[in-house]
Amino acid sequence: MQQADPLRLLPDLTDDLARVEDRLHAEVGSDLPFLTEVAAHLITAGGKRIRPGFAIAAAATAYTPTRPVHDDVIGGASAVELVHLGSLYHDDVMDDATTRRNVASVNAAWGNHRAILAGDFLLARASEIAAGLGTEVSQILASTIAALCEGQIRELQDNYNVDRTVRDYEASITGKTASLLAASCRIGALTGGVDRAGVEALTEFGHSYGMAFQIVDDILDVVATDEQLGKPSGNDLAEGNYTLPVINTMRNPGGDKLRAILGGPLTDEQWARAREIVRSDGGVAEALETAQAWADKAAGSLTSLPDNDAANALRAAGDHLVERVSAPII
Ligand code: GRG
Repeated sequence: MQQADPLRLLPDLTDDLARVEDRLHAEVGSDLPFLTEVAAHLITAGGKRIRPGFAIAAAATAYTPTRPVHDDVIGGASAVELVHLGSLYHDDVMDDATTRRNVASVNAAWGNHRAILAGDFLLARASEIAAGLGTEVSQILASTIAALCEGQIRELQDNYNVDRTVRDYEASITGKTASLLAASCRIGALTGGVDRAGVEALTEFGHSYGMAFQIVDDILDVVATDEQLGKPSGNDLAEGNYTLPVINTMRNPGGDKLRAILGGPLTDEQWARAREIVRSDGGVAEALETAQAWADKAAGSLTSLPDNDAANALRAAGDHLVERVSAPII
């Protein structure tokens, strides 16, 4: 029940992803070896590389058959992964996380101050790359970083809010997740020379896929075990981040018993009880339907794109994402 890895749908792009790896390591070089080590920590640890994968795939929709993408696409793909990494460094400080990508989180290994500064360093390197790719790419990257912060602030403002609405939730995940997936596709398409209509279609795709991606992530937090996730599950409930399955459950008939438990920090018993209610109510299945609707919208955004490997892989990516989470639930 791991999240879908859309990159395995794009086997011809593995060489381009290897170029991204080299570029990421080159970009985190600093005159301070310690900073290089801290900044490289999560790059070395792995990750699915969904954002650079989508940037490359977006560019490759212009090619039939697939061929290596231009260096500017590799730069754009590296920049979006660096922004993602910077956001993870900061997110782990905020959550006081102990692990990330199956290794010690940066804050756990080196402390909050160094984690924040190394995260800033990654954002700075991403900005340097973007500046070399022109004003439009720079502007997209800057406004995406702002959107990530806004999405995260919205989430914080709704902490422990049992009246959080689906609209509030969607506004938050638009900023904290969908904005970067949309930017990844947009920057990949722009640097790859995709025509304007294609750029808009791919941006729309990235947004919709990003919405489905975060909803699936939030469903997994409720239904998966620690082993399946590779990190503690049920964290959102414990932290007062009431995500779509929880909001749905509170709105459904019988939601009052969940509301009565939530609204503040939980004891272990309350946490287990709340999780059980969310799992057994229809809120999870309803959230899954919403994820599927976003996945359908994502695929629908690409109808005008050519019938080639990259475009077809992107069209299939949303369904693949939802299928992987559906199996253990239904
Ligand atoms: C400094 C840019 C910046 C942002 C500050 C902390 C913050 C504001 C935003 C947090 C955004 C965040 C962590 C959103 C969650 C997105 C998400 C689902 C992350 C997991 O992505 P995966 O599954 O992870 O692609 P891997 O490890 O595979 O890359």
